[in-house]
Amino acid sequence: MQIKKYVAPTLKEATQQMKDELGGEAIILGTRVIEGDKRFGMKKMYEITAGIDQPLKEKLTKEQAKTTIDDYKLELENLSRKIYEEPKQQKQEEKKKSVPSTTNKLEKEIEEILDKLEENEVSKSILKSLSKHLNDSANFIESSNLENYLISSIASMIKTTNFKVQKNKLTKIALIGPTGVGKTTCIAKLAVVSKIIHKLKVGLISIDTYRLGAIDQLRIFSEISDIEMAVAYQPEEMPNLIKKFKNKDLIFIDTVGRNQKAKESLDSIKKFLDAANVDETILVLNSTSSSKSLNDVAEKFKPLNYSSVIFSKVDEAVAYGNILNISVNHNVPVMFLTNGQVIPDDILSVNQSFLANLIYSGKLYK
Ligand SMILES: Nc1nc2c(ncn2[C@@H]2O[C@H](COP(=O)(O)OP(=O)(O)OP(=O)(O)O)[C@@H](O)[C@H]2O)c(=O)[nH]1
Ligand SMILES: [Mg+2]
Repeated sequence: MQIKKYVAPTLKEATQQMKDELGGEAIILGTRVIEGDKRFGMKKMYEITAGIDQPLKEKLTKEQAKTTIDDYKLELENLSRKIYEEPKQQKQEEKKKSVPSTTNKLEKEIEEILDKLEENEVSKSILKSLSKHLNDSANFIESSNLENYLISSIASMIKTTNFKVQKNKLTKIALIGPTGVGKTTCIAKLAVVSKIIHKLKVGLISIDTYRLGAIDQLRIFSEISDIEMAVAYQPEEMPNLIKKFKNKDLIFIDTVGRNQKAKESLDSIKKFLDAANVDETILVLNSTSSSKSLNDVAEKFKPLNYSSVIFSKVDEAVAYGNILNISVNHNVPVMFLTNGQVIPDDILSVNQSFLANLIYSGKLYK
């Protein structure tokens, strides 16, 4: 009788190997479970000892017997490799070839689109969170909708707000900000729009008695536009001036432009605004300023309790990332943009999608 052993991961496969080699007449002499080769992650293997009723051609010498055992080990190793290693490698290669190729393409496109935002001066921390958001949403994004997805992600990060004014209910609004950002010009635009378009009764109060010519600037405008104006030299005068305008719907308070680093000057403005009991304070920021100085201004003016921002001079800016940076970093909504010197035309009310497109495209269409 010729005896042979067959080893496979399943009993069925071992039986098949036996049949293939010895044919249907082979007799199973025994089966057992043996330990698999751990290097290939195999827990167990099945071994069949089978015999076929033929005389052994020759007795094995000791050397031949050793060779047979070595062959057997080698065979087991090859088999293990075939079953466990090769499919694993194959799978990894397939994965590299198919899935990541589209992912890599999208990743590259995400990188490119974020580079564009970086050029438009969006801050590193915001880019990082947008990148995470886009990569986390990779399942929903394709090249064709990536741009729209990014723009709506920006829109969801930025805050905007509207002018809240009611007829026959006095609302006092103050504009604050550094020197020369366009506070007085912006008040002139808003005052005319409120009077002519919204038919509101408007009054102006200037507390800018510091800069030479500041009062004249507002007085000339007040005369041309026929909008009543008053000047407060001391905070104590504010309540009386407000009383004087008690029949108005809207009072704009024009403040003196101050260097944000001069804390005492900011305290002095605060005294005027507190005395007037203002309803809303808006910080005007020059959109052409650097991110660093805008952040500093936004921080230093916080004691004046502004609740929204206006970005002025967007017509002069070459990138709009700071609108997003400031709104996100200081958790403050954007109310208007001003886009030129013409009163009252050059002012834009905004919504999230308008700003997101502006920040992404870097283009302002007049
Ligand atoms: N290009 C451009 N210029 C503007 C805009 N807004 C204001 N300006 C100009 O900026 C200059 C300063 O404007 P003001 O309104 O006097 O600025 P301010 O903040 O009141 O200045 P101070 O009262 O001195 O602090 C003026 O020449 C304005 O015409 C704008 O949106 N675009
Ligand atoms: Mg001014």
